[in-house]
Amino acid sequence: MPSVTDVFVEVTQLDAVREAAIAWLRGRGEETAGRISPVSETSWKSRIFTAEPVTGQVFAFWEWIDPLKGKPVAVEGDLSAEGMRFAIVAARWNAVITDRLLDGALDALLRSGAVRRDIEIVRVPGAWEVPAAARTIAERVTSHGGPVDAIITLGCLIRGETAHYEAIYNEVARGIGQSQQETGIPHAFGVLTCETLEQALHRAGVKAGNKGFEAAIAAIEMVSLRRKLLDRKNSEGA
Ligand code: DLZ
Repeated sequence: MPSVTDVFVEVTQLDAVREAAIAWLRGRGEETAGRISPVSETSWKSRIFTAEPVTGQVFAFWEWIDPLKGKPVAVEGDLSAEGMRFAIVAARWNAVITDRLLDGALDALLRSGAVRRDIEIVRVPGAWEVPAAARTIAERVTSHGGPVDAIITLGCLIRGETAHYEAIYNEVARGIGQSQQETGIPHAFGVLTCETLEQALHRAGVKAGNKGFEAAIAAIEMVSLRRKLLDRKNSEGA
């Protein structure tokens, strides 16, 4: 391979590209010897050849050998909710907000392949009650013989209107997190903490996305990831 290469071109089907380069030169009645190099392997998990269509202008064509293209292997959840069962726990306090979060969560689940009969909606008075309801659902065995696959928690705390805002928020977050950690069931966190009602509206679909939708997508991903991780564990143990 010539030591000076002007341009690197990433391709798929490297051998076919090389054949095409040879055919192109021959079609112009030109010699290919010394102008199209053999294919060789690089030290960066790829194969490469060079072509010099015009004297002094060298192009290197290369393709990955590694199908992951050098990226580290990561296990990730998918975004299909087909066959998954969910519970949504939504606070009624600040219902103008939480109803929108609920709409967003349902929209995400249904558009991702979940079916309506596999989504249970539970309403509680306020954010304070969300962790206890989530915990009961996480520990409950359903008619399907197991707990739901994930729980989506929705609520809205507004600093200016909520006495002991920090204390309530901390306890709600802690309770939801604890339920998730102690039961292993993914709990998506869709409890808004806002300075004003206007900010809450923005996060409930007006300007800054819908956090209920986002929480539902996170729940789907975590169910999928959990299944993959448990499958791995089981197959490694077998
Ligand atoms: C009492 C209260 C207050 C002041 N503010 C909120 C709020 O901003 N968001 C919310 O979801 N709930 C609020 N609550 C109600 C409490 O969460 C709880 O429902 C009641 O204290 C009854 O336990």
